[in-house]
Amino acid sequence: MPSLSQQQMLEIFSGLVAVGSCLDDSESLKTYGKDWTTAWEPCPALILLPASTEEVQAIVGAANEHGVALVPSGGRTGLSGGAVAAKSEVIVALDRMNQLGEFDPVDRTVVCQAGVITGQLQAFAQDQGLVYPVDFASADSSQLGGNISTNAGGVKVIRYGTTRQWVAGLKVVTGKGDILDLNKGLVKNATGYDLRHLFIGAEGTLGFVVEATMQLTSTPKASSVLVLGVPDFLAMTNLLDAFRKAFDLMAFEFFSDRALNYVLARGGTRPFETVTPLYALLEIEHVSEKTLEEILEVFERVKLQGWVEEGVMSQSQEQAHALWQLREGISESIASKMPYKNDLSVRVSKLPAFIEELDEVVRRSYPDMETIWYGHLGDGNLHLNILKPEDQSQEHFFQTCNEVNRHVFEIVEKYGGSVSAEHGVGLLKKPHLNYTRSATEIEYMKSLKAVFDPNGIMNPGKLV
Ligand code: 2HG
Ligand code: ZN
Repeated sequence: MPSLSQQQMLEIFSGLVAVGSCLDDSESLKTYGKDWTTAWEPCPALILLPASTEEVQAIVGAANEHGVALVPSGGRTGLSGGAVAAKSEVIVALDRMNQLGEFDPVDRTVVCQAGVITGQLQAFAQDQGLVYPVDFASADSSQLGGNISTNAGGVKVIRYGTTRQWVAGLKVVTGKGDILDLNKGLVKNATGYDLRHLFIGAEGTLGFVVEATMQLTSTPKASSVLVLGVPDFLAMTNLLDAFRKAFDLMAFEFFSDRALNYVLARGGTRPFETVTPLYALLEIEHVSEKTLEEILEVFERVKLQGWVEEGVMSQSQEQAHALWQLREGISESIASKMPYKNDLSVRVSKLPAFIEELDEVVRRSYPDMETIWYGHLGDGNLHLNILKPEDQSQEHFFQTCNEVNRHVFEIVEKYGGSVSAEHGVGLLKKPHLNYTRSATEIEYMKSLKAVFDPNGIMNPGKLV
């Protein structure tokens, strides 16, 4: 793409948004130029804050005319560099398109602009006596447009699926500049290619998500949260199997004692005195009066098997929240250690064999580094974080991890898994996409991109 000076960019774009909605001060460039990753120095040219679909369309038109790369920006809570602007791109941040629109109590849908915060939608649903069930630790700052563009998962996927499942309609501005109103909230629609689903998880490479009609659902009954101390991974997968057979689980998460210690260093209390290498966190809905009794029955059974050493069950909402904090606080508690992040998945049936091989490689490859295991075991999704030793430069550390990860990804490939279960490909996983997608598949993905974004202005360098 031809390189334009910042002055030229200002002349082209600043008039397309309201006064005060085009930023070029160094503080804003730094803030908007990155997500939660640390590997790339932000270096955007400008930040635009459009207030309407038409303004987004005008920006896309000008970008095509002048060959300018655009980076869509939401809450920037991503962990794969999908929203990083390091090459003088123009950032289009959807912060000002943050309104909730029409709520339909019959369909139980609500129209949301892309900049609506996840927590805002959750609170709105609650006010209607309903629930928006996709949830994760960054719900207070992540935006729906970003959630949709990465098909965000979170901690309740085992029950409610990923963001994809909750998008009933989607309005987008394609990289070509067309506005498409996709699926329009329909439950059934057998009229060919569902373009809505192409934009979900596209990481802003096909165009901008500007509005979504989100599906809400019934509030679940009361639930209990359990934290169980588990001796090893085999016991953990046996436990998952035992509880999945007995209950329609709302969550089955896991974390290591090392992860727990990082959370506790910032506050909170141990779930119980016994220290075990791993812990499982389960949430179980009380579907009948017998549920509590049934939970205790299964607990006794798995304890007899030796799969659990000790356990605790929440007795109040506050306790449930405190137990969840032990899991949800992990990512933040290790952030200062500049972790190298893995976000792997395999089918749940393959977890035991997959983890055994993976654990072996990790032990062998990182004898001197701290490795932190946690994740959404019930979805087959493992977050393996490697912490940077203090005396190593970030560059050297990343290089080492990238080399080791070839072996990690070979195992992922062998088990038909994914190199990114929920964080997205972005810049971080792009070099490793081939372990999950075949060369032919990637060619088809590139061809699709060319249809929606023929000049390659949308988030170039990411995903494909
Ligand atoms: C989580 O499950 C998030 O806590 C973050 O997906 C995981 O930081 C990570 O690796
Ligand atoms: Zn996660």
